[in-house]
Formats: sequence, C-alpha cells, structure tokens
Amino acid sequence: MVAFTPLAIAATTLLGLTSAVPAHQVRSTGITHRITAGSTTANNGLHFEPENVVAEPGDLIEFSFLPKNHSVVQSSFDEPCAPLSSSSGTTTGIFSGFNFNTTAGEAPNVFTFMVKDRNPIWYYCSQTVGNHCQMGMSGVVNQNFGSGDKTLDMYKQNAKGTVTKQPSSDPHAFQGGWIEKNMNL
Ligand SMILES: [Cu+2]
Repeated sequence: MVAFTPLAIAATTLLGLTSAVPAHQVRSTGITHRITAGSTTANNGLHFEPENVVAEPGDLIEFSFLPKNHSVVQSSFDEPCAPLSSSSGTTTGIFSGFNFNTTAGEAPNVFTFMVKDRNPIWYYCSQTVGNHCQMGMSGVVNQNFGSGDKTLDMYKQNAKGTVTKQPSSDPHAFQGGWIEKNMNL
C-alpha cells in the first residue's frame, strides 16, 4: 500500500488542479449560435431570437443587439428577472452590461460567452424602461426538456409579477463573457 501513496498524492493534486481550471478551458467546438436581442416583429421588439437554444459544451452564444438598449443577464429559473447570485449576494452568473445601445440596426459590438456544460442557462433583459423582463424578454440555453414544469413559457409567466434587479451598480459592467466587434455588420 505504501507504493500507492505517492500516486494517491499525485492524483489528489491533479484533481485539485482540474477543479481549479477555469471553465473557459472547455474545448471550443467552433460552433456559434447567434441570438438577436430585440426583434423587428415579435412582442413589440421585446424578444430574443431564437429564445430557446440547444447548445453543446464548447459552443459559443453570441448576442447582437437591436434598438431599445437591451442587456443579457443570467438568472435562476426560480427567480426570473433577478441575477444569478451566491448566498452572500455576489452575482455569479453571466451578464453583458448596457454596452450595446443603438438607434437603428444592430449595435457595433456583440456579447459572447462559451457554454460550459449542459445545465440550463436562463437569462433575461434587465432594461427597466418598458419592463422588458416582465413583458417576456427572456430566453434559455439548454432548457431541461425532461422536466415538464421548468419551461420558458413558465419562466415568462413567473416574471410578470417581479421587479427587475440589475447584476451590478455599474451599468457597463459585464462578466462571464466578452465584448467584441460585430463581424456581421
Ligand atoms: Cu430588452
């Protein structure tokens, strides 16, 4: 058994390192899902298109933004229109900040994040002028289609009675992703 000790230590060290590896080291698949925040047609523009996306770990989710100064903020299913946060109140989820205002057409920059696993990513728009989240501006990546009640429709129903919370006191702050030039313009 003594001979196993160094191995056990090595394995523990490796496991420790593995769990400390940042999530962005999920291997890229090269696939990008483009979602438009805003719409020229649906729900008076308060809409993500497409709003229900299935993605693999390593896929990129890229948001481009139409007028009305939208944002993307990750939430839990149970608390629509509120940022995903730890028990101490620190915002732990993805958010884009209000960095994409445009008066016509798509904003010059996009917000992109990488999907790390197959867990659902619920998100909403935190624009309070017009109460975008309460009006149904929300979406999901990898909805658990096996759980009948946690649907995007139900999220939108639950959002109606809420008050939108911002993920940061700085409207331009963002985390969990990056801002880059909109290459589709
Ligand atoms: Cu919005």
